Order: sequence, then C-alpha cells, then structure tokens
Amino acid sequence: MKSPIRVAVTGAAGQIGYSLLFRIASGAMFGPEQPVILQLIEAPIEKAMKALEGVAMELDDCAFPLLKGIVMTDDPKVGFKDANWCLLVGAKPRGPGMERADLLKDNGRIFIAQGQIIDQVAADDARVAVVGNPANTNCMIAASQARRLTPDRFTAMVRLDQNRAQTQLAKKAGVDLTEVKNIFIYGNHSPTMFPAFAHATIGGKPAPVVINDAAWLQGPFCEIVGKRGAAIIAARGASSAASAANALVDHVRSLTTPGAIHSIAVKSNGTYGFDPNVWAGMPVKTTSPGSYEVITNYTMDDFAKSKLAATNKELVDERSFVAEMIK
Ligand code: NAX
Repeated sequence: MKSPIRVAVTGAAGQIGYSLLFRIASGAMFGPEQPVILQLIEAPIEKAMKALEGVAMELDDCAFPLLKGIVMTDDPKVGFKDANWCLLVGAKPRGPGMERADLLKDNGRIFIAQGQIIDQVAADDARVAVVGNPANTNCMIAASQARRLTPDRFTAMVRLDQNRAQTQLAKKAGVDLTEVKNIFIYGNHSPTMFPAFAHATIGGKPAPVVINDAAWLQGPFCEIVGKRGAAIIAARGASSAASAANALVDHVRSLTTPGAIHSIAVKSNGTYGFDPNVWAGMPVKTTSPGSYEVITNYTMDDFAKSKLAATNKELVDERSFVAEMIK
C-alpha cells in the first residue's frame, strides 16, 4: 500500500463538498491504490462546523478502505498543513443586490489568506485547484500570494464547462459522447467562456463537418454551455453540485494522468491573446502527475478570436477590481 496523501478541501460542508468527499474517499480522484487523509476546512461558523461533523460521520459510516484519516477544522493553518492537494471549493456566494466588485473583493480577502497559508504550510509538492467562484480570479489571487509555490501549481476548474460542451455536441450529432474529443474551454468560468467547437472531433471528423450547422454552433451551443449553470439553478432551485464535484474529480484525475489532454484554467503567458496576468481556461497536456504544458498550436478564426477577446476582457476587468488588494 502506498502512503496516504493529504487532501485539503475548503467548503467541505457545502453542497459540492457533500458530493465530492465521498468520491475522493472511494478512490475516484486518486485511483484505487492511493490512500487519502481528508483535511476538511469550513468557515468559522457554528452551523457549518456542526454540519461538517455530520459529513465526517457519514464518511466513517462508508468504511472506505482508502480513507486513512479525517481532520475537521476552521483554521486553514491546520487544514492546509502538509496538504499535497488543496481543493478550494468554499467561497462567499453573491447575496441579493450585491455588486460584482464587492463579491470579488470579499472573495479576494478569503483567497489572499488561503494563498498565503498554503504557501507557508502545504507540502512541497502541493497542487491547488480552485472551484469557488469567481474561480479564475480567485485562483489568480491565491497564486499571487505564494512565494515558495510557483504559479503553475495553481489551477482553476473549467472542466464542468468542458463536460457540458462534450455532452451537448454528442446530443446534437446523435452519437455516444465518447465519440466527441478535443472540446476545450477557453477563458473565464462564466457565460463569456468559449467552447472551441472548431477543433473538436466527432467520430474522428471535425465537429463542424459532422454537425454542419454553423449558426447552431456559434449561437445556441455556446449559449447553452455558457448559461448551463443558470439553467440548473432555474430547474433545481440550487446550483450544480454533483456535476461540479464530478468535474473536479475529472480535473484532478486528468492532471495526475500523464498524457491526458483536457482544459484547465492556468496562468496565461500570452498564448491565444490572453493577458499574461490572468488565469484563463485553455487546453493542456499532462506531462507528469500535477504538471502540464499548454497546447499552443490551435489556430483561431475570426469568430473564435472575438469570443477570446470578450472572455479575456472580462478576466482583465475582474483583475482590475482586486488589483489594489494583490499589490
Ligand atoms: P455552498 O454554499 O453549498 O458551500 C460553500 C461552503 O463553503 C459553505 O459550507 C461555507 O460555509 C464554506 N465557506 C465559505 N467561506 C469559507 C472559507 N473562508 N473557508 C472555508 N469554507 C468556507 O456552495 P457550493 O454549491 O458547494 O459551491 C461552492 C462554490 O463553487 C461556489 O463559489 C460556487 O459558485 C462554485 N461553483 C463553481 C463551479 C465551477 O465550475 N468552477 C461550478 C459549481 C459552483 O457553482
């Protein structure tokens, strides 16, 4: 048996946490040979910590052979201690009438503190994956605080958007979704994201050839994927949780599987026209567990360029709201 890895999860008593923790403990995220210690971090609120106790009781009751320990804490210094993976799910939700700038700033404070603490106490090989919204900018903020851990260790999740896009293409083409490959998400995890359908393949052929409906691809397809989160809230009365947890399992599993090709939000180096200071979704190839290289050779047509420019602008705007805080 391998020695256990430590997986810190913030927002552990929230909706996504309730789906996520059981998948991690069952081996879905790190494989059936990798024991884990879960380090569960919640906000210092009595109700949240009480709920966390209940979740931990249920984890115990699953008798997962790979689960070698559970830490419960509202102190990030304890929760991130020696963590090999830091999954930042918890964030402050947007309240009624709250301005976007205020949301960015409130979350900015949380992610500044978490970035500093992770840098101080997490394991030397620590990787950070951010889910809490606005995920790209929160990731950028956390990474900005790190001195020991390099920016490539910090990624944000756009995998839910990739999974949504894959399914929508398969449905439209009337094929099994495993036939759809190379659909990648560029930019922000927000309705401005761009699912680059021109590079996708369906049964080995270009998706635009198989679907043969440019108006649908440029219009409804991008809109369905971009606004899927809102559609789920309208239908379910609550935001995506199980699918978000599943996407985080996929994000980490792909990032720990050499050769996997997938989309994650990473620090831009100017590729695809993204501002070098933002974290943007783009295609990557995992090179070794936790490391990746950006796939830079996709060409973009005018439609794609306009979508990339719009999502880049939103990321730059988000950064400008918090620029003062991360100086
Ligand atoms: P919930 O409100 O159910 O849970 C969030 C939990 O985080 C709460 O238990 C809260 O007490 C905790 N929390 C808040 N501040 C914290 C802090 N400083 N330290 C530790 N814990 C803290 O939200 P949930 O539905 O689980 O969603 C979590 C986040 O994921 C939200 O920001 C949401 O917007 C975001 N999402 C991101 C997605 C993505 O694709 N990147 C998709 C799904 C989801 O909407």
